[in-house]
Amino acid sequence: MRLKEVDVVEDISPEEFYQKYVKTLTPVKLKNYSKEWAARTKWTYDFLKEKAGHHQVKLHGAWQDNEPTRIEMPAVKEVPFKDYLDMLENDVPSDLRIFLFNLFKLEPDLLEDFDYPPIMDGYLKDYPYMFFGAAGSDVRLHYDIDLSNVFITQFGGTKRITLFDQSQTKYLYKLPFTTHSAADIGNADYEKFPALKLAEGWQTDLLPGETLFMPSGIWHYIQYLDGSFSLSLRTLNPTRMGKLQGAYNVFVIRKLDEYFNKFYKNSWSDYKLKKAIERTNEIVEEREADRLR
Ligand SMILES: O=C(O)CCC(=O)C(=O)O
Ligand SMILES: [Fe+2]
Repeated sequence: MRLKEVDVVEDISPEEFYQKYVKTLTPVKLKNYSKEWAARTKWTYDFLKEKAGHHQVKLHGAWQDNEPTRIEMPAVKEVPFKDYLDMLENDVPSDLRIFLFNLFKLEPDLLEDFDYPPIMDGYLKDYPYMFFGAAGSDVRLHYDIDLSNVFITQFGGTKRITLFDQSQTKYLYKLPFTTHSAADIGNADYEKFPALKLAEGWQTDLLPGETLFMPSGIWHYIQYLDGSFSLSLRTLNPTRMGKLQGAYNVFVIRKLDEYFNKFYKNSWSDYKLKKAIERTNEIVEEREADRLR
């Protein structure tokens, strides 16, 4: 894998941001996206424990322990939010995560602590999601099925994020009927997944207060170096084609995958994994053949 650093900007006009990053589907780190937010200093572990610590939350374990072609992750336990936040704050190593958490449904006051910076239009304001992860946990390589753009703002610790654009899909062992890779790139098995070596992307360590812009369709793999959490705000894909493709993925492709999972069970999983490996390795073999020709 060849990974370069992500651009970093302090302030940028919506026009320049659109031309340089949205249109070209290029990730960028924004230093000042959350500058005006009360959340930036207010959302400490102590504050969250005080405010929301009494809620029961469902925790999810290592994705590697799940069947490799299964995308839904069953919860492994339910605990008071306070206990989980204690783990994160103390960097207790664990696989436990909470994802796509709409904490604002439980504690609507928290919505007052941030706004939707006007760097872009089309925010999906009904879906401000939070993601929490313990030190050492990771999020498998995927791109977001609805093809929205994501502004992910970091709190409490550091996350290492590895990104690839869609031109690299051919090297990434995409499981058919999903937007996920079959490979664990944090612990890459190059014997089984040799094409990964050819992939070119970006890597960045996201620190508290920083925001990463992840453009529509970008592949992301996330490692929680410490216990930490993020707020992710989304905007709709600006093109009509993108919106249609996103809706098609959510309402057709995902449904088909769920249906085949139920109906064919393991043979569907086996088929997907086999296809992912065959399709991607073919590319490596073709390249090798070209080289020898
Ligand atoms: O930070 C995480 O845990 C996952 C974030 C993610 O995948 C997203 O915002 O799309
Ligand atoms: Fe994602």
